[in-house]
Amino acid sequence: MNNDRQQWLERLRSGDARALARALSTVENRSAGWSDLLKALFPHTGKARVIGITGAPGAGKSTLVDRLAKQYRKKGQTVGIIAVDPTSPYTGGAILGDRIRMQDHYSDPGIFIRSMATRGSLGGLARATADVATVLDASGRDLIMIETVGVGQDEIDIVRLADITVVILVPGMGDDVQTIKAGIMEIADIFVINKSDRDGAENVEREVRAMQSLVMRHDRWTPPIVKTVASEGTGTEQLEEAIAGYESYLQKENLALKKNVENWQERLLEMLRDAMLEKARAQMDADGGSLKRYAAEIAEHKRDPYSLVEEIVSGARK
Ligand SMILES: Nc1nc2c(ncn2[C@@H]2O[C@H](COP(=O)(O)OP(=O)(O)OP(=O)(O)O)[C@@H](O)[C@H]2O)c(=O)[nH]1
Ligand SMILES: [Mg+2]
Repeated sequence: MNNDRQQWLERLRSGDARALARALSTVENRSAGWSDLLKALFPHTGKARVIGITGAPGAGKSTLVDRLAKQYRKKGQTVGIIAVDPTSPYTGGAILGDRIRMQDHYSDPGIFIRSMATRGSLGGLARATADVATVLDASGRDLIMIETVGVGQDEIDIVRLADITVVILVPGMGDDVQTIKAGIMEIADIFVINKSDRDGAENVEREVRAMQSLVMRHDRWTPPIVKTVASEGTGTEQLEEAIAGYESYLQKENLALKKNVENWQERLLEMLRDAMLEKARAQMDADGGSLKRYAAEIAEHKRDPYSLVEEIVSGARK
């Protein structure tokens, strides 16, 4: 590794914001040297706690993240926030994807915020988010919060990165909690009922409890339900306590490592899939074919897809 690069890494690891921003762009844009950078950073990761915060659009995720970030700052912890595909303004009126104004909102350099507003980004949104979290972790942030709109598989893949997942519900979301994707319910380590200043918070709580009584999690943890009014800062201390409670449970039961292994199993598969596909694409190019041309040939029954895939895969292996 050359000198300039070494210095960059050192500045990054000491928490320098410009070095951090440069590293994040390199990784996100897959610019030259992105994978070498991640390789160099990986040994310095694994120290940050990662909290995933998910919930329906407008549930109050950003407001809650903002409150939590300030609470943790008061305790001297540094915070990194990754806002994935925010659909509404982050506190303070920053507009979608407007990273500069978002960061401006926090005059405190102990809070670093990055938005990822690019669906269909290279290697997928979950992968890109994971890489950004890795860089933040290596930069020495104590805590990383990832905000995602809880709507689909992408979000489930993203929260899988987190050590702790907080699912935010709000009163009046429809008939019942069942309307939330079952997958999202299953990943909750902690439930928050935000906007508890509105009617119906008790109903939501009752329904979550009813669902909980039906299934026992394999780690035997019963996710607590915390009621908050994020906009007023009510209940956010209790949420912090609930988070700490789950952390100590993970430690006590030796579950942290196990959870990590499970996460990596999924992530490795994903990374392998990406890498293999890239290789196959390169092989197709080398063969002078294109996906479209091959597809046309198959559609016209000029060749069969089974042999074609075998050919590409065995070529790519060489
Ligand atoms: N009444 C009430 N309003 C709240 C509460 N928490 C947040 N809000 C308001 O709800 C709106 C949405 O809040 P956000 O924090 O932007 O919600 P979000 O989940 O991040 O939204 P997206 O990122 O767009 O999905 C804002 O106008 C908040 O001020 C609450 O506890 N009670
Ligand atoms: Mg938001």
